[in-house]
Amino acid sequence: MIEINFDGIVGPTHNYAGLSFGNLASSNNAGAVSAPRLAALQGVAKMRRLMALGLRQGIFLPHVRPNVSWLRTLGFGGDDAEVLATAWSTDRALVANALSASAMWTANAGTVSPGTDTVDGLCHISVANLSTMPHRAAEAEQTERQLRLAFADPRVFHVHGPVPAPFGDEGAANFMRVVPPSGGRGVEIFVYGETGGGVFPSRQRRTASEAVARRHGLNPDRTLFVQQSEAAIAAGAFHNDVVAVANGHVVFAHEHAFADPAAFHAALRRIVPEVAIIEVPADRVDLDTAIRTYLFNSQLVTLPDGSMTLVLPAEARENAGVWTWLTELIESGGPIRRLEVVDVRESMRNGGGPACLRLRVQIEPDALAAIDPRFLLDDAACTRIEAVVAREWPEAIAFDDLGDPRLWARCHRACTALTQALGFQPDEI
Ligand code: SUG
Repeated sequence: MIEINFDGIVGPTHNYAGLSFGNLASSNNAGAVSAPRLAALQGVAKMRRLMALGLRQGIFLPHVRPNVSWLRTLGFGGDDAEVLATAWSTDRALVANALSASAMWTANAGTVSPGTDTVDGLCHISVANLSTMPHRAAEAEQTERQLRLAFADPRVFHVHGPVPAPFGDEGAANFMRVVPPSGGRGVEIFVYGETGGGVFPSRQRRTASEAVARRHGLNPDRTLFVQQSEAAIAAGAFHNDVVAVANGHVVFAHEHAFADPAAFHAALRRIVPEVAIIEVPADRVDLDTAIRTYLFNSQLVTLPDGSMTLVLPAEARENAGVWTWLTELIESGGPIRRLEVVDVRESMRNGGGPACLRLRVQIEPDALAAIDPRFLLDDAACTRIEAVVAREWPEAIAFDDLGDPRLWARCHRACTALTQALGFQPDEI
């Protein structure tokens, strides 16, 4: 099996509107001035870095923004400019929702079960409904269109639409997969929240996870449903991937990530006895620090030589306690051999680290040809993206700019330019 990381290209409307209650970075940076051009270039630089490590990389396109059709469903009429202007004068938050670039965080695009784990041998993908937050719920439609385009070959893929609201499903951000060192079938782990301790909403419901597992035809003996700890959600871990990540036979998690870690570890060990669980104790890195630095929102990847590397955000490098712990981890001679630090600060300020920006898809190497090649990245495509971003993406967006008709027109044009540069027809996306 090979793994491809599909990163969301950061859209031209990237801004800090503070839309995600429970996501501390989003709330704390509300009203700050964003840098969309820099944000998109940081994203491409991360992709280039992973490709330089020998990994395969894919992309998803920014969703078309402003999302005028969404505002029309809320009763605003007239031509597009009129819809936006009336919405802005009625309720600015609605326009902020319609301009969100949140589709960049493709760990929330869907949940992927590779063919090794499913009853029919197909790679199943369920679009996430993201029903908890209005700006994210609006993503499902365009996400589904892109997933159906990228993974259209029915001999390899089965794409499912979203689970119905109100069963909140936020995709692979609440999903981990553990595989024995010998490879083969995986254990699929769905992490859900019961409550956020009365502080914040819990965005992934168990009902939704169970539906996804059923639809994907997973073997119940190799599927676990694990509750996220209330303390983690209350501390700002609005998705499990803020406090845990897995790759191969390794689970890397905070001590307080799960409601009952001992039961989870025991259940996992029964299925994969060789699993390596690396738990970071709270007395070395407390939950607040873990969430602030996004230590766990790293990409844990297997390099072509079989060794594992942790791709961390720069914020984790800058915290002495976190870095000391990581240095000891590398020196301990365990399965994680290397640390790579990437700068995705613009995304981080909205609560999206390196792992949020990518959706992992695992397939047999000969199935690579089944993916629409326009979604696969090489150096030339990176250069094309960078050129469009440098030319079309705004340099800065302040909250009040969200009401500026020139920004609406510019961002719409920028989305179209990128779509064309990557070989898509406007009506395909
Ligand atoms: O859903 N932030 C996203 C961040 C998603 C991170 N993804 C994972 N953890 N996998 C969210 O909360 C902020 C948008 C704003 O405030 O304008 C936002 O949507």
